[in-house]
Amino acid sequence: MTRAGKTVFALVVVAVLAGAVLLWRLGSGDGPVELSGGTDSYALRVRFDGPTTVGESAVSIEVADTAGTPVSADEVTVEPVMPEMGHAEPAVPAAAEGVPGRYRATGARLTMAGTWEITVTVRSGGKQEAAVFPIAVRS
Ligand SMILES: [Cu+2]
Repeated sequence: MTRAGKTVFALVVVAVLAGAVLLWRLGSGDGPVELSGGTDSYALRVRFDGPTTVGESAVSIEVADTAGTPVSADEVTVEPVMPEMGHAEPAVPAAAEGVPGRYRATGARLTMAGTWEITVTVRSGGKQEAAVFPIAVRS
């Protein structure tokens, strides 16, 4: 193998490894998928009950302010979008769980395998902010 060939080979190996790590990070494991992220005002934790597979999913959401204090929002919604293919499912409202900052949405539809983006929107005090959580969905 030439020197240039070796370099290309090394780059391909790195790219494949990076892809594998990304898929793993996207939550393609067998257990519940848990992701955290945030908006300007909120820290969000999103937890799927189990592995993200095609079908209806139940999602638990924790909403806190940037200091970590739970936030009781006016409305929290979950909207699955598949940007690669330009389609989305209707946003599902998350019900308050009776504990400050805890919400749960059932019936979010993941209609096919692939990479989805779950948009979590928090509406509170007249403002609306959203964060996007990428997930890998298996058939
Ligand atoms: Cu699709």
